[in-house]
Amino acid sequence: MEFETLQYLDEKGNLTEGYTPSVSDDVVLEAYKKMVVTRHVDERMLTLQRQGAITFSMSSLGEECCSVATAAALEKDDWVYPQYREVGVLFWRGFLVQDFVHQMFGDAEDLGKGRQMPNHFGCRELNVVTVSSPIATKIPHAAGCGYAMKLQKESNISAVFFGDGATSEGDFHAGINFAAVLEAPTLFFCRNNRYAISTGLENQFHSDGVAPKGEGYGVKTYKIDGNDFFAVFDTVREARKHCLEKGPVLIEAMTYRMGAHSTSDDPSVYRTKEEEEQWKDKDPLLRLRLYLEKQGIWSDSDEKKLWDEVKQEVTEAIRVAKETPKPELKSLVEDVYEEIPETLQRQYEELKMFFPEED
Ligand SMILES: Cc1ncc(C[n+]2csc(CCOP(=O)(O)OP(=O)(O)O)c2C)c(N)n1
Repeated sequence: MEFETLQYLDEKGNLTEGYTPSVSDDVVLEAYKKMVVTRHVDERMLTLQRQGAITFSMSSLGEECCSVATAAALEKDDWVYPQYREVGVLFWRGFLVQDFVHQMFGDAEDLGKGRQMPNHFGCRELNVVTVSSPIATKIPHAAGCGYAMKLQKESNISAVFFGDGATSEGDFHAGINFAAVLEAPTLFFCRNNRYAISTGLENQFHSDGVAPKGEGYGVKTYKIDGNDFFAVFDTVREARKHCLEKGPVLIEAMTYRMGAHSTSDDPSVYRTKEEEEQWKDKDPLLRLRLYLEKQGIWSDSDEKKLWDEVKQEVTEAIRVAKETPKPELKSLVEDVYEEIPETLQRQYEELKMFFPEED
């Protein structure tokens, strides 16, 4: 079974003949700005990790369109379950760069109180569930969330993001089958970025990617160019409608992980420079920028101004995070039980001996 890849925006920033965007230029421009924020924040976090200021970092370099265009097409109160390359969803929904940087530092102002690894963001107010490290665990959760909303006759959907590698986990199969059988309003969004750390697609599946698996479970399936804002936006809009009327949708968005898997990875040992070069022209930011320029609503000076503003905002956020204290030691044993159990209290007392400055 093979699928055509839907594309509306080519590498030169031209739209397919006869295609008219379903979305206003203002929305496209806003999405472009959020993609730039996402890219720059990621770049700065990689540098900070190399400087030893933070312990770890992952980026969505080259995949920003998947998260930002999807967020733009969803309703703001739809529930989102990210993997870890979807901070663009948060930025679209108004999350502050400062809050993201606090999370990366795991400091006292981090919404997660420093209990998670960097890049494990989430925000209850924005209906974005916190990332968890075990791959694919969020897929059944999202299916359950969708089904719960269906039972409660709500008019929202749940959307879960995952990589190509995640589809080899049992949780993917359990989650999508559950949603299919119960017609849960859940959008399964696979960022097929061609790698799961060092495992390339040829070692991941024997099928034509992920799309045939959706068909196999009886789920409406699309295969799209994930670096094309218009293909992602229109497909997610259509998928959202389908979710509410008929049940789940799987989108396989073809993209490329332009950076390393994480700061603990070195892709030069498993892929070539030539391959990386080939994907540079398909960069989703470049394509959208060319489009905006061709519409006459963006220029070199707008571009420079935007980057200057974003750089300043991120620099300031880093300065603040560097001056923010670590969470209190006591917070390690709080929030799980109404009263701290004796065993945890004992461990806390023991730990305190190593931090005499903490009371
Ligand atoms: C259950 C589980 N197995 C292995 C890992 C280690 N691990 C972290 S990320 C990753 C690759 C995931 O690849 P993919 O789903 O394609 O997403 P991508 O990183 O490419 O965005 C692996 C194997 C993990 N976190 N959880």
